[in-house]
Amino acid sequence: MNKIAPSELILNPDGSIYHLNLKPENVAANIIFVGDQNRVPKVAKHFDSIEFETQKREFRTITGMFKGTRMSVISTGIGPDNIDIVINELDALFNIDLENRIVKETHTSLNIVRIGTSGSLQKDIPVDSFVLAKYGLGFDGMLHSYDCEHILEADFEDAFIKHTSWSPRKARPYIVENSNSLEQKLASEKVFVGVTATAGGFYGPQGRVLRLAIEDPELNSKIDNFEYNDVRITNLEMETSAIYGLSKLLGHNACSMNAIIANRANGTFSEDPYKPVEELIIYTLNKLSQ
Ligand code: R1P
Repeated sequence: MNKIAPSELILNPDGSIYHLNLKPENVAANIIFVGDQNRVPKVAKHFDSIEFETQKREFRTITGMFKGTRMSVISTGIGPDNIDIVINELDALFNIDLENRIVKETHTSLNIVRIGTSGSLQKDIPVDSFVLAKYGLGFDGMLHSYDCEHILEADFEDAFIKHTSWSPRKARPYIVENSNSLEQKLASEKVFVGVTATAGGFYGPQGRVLRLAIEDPELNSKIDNFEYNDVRITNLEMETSAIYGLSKLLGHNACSMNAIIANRANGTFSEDPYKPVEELIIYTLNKLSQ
């Protein structure tokens, strides 16, 4: 078996993995992703006990027990590029023998749940509500660096490209379905379900205009009136498609939950954005432990 070179799989002097600063024993197979590093203790304060804590750059981790299940909560920072780092390094911690630098023969599958914030694209999905992503729709192009065609929803993508007259100068949008097992646990009548779109930026890539003109000013309204097999695009944020794509390629389960703090269709913003996030943390932890 080929050894993975030190330039490709980078370890810190203490043997922890380069960006996450974690050793295999520091992280659980049930993992909550949050964007904001300050959201990590807001999740971990619900744990019954804490065994480990570290931070490097924006990647903060706390591992502990929640109602009998060992869990880690990790901040990913902002964007699909960070998700590339976090998921590859987490996978390496479980599925690569770091000492010998070889892929392990037995595969460990992780359960990854994002608890994020997002903007709704639909007038009837109000601020302070919750959205579960049945699919991730990536505008960021990150996944195309991998051999990924076999996990993509090509017909769905083609319909979206046609509907929006997507510019060929931008990366082809990619669509990946969630892990049904986690959706079953996390869905309820309290939660809107649809497609979560993921952009590789916050302003222009999400149709926000401050001082720069954007390539397609109509894109957000084309997105919000698109439907495919009765599924519509519910919200826009910056991580879900990358989480779904890399998790599926690496054999992990993933599901993304977002608290809606802005409604892009009617221009409203939550009066207290921390409240729906706290509620979504409690909702998600309780559903996962049932
Ligand atoms: C942008 O402000 C950030 O907030 C959203 C976006 O996806 C992006 O990461 O999610 P988080 O609150 O989880 O970071």
